[in-house]
Amino acid sequence: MNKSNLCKLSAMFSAVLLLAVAAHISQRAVKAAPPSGAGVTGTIKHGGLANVVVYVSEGWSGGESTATSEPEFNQKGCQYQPHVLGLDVNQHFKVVNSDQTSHNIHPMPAPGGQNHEWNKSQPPGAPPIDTSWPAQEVAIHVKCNIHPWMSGYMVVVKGPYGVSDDKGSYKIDNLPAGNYTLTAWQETYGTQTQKITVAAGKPATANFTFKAK
Ligand SMILES: [Cu+2]
Repeated sequence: MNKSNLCKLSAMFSAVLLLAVAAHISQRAVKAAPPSGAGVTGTIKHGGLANVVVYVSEGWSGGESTATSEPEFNQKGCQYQPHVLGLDVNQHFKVVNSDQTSHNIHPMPAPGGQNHEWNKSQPPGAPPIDTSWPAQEVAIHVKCNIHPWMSGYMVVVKGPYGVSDDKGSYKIDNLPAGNYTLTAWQETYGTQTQKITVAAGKPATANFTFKAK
């Protein structure tokens, strides 16, 4: 049985269980009652590798957080969308449940650091969880305590970053002229670094190639 069927099955099972409980309660109720919710662009080469986070690991002198958006980490079809979420230190994000089943999101930062492990249940229709990470960490593994196949990552960095799309393309906006070291992280292949020079008013290009292990 594939995962999405399992997901539907678990949603169905929850619904059936709920009905059974409701029926049971109503029966009891009946018995008991009386009768009356300027940057960098590049490509990750490996036949176009998605979900690679490229960030500035040396040379950045701006603020820790340059991101202005509040991205979503969605639980949809019993999978995390996006699979890898790039974030700045202290950048807020929302954990959303779009499924008709309950999820229990469980991010697992390395023990002993400033980022602390947590887990929270989100039943269908529950409000988004709005949160952020206080420290850089590449990367935080995320799992669901209800669906063991659900796996995702949060990559928390300082300064500008980009995440590759389905074609392997990424873009880092707002990187001023200067010399930098870029690091590209991928969940299976690890990290690669590259020095780049960004000239004023001219976007630089930095491609990375990950070889199969
Ligand atoms: Cu789940």
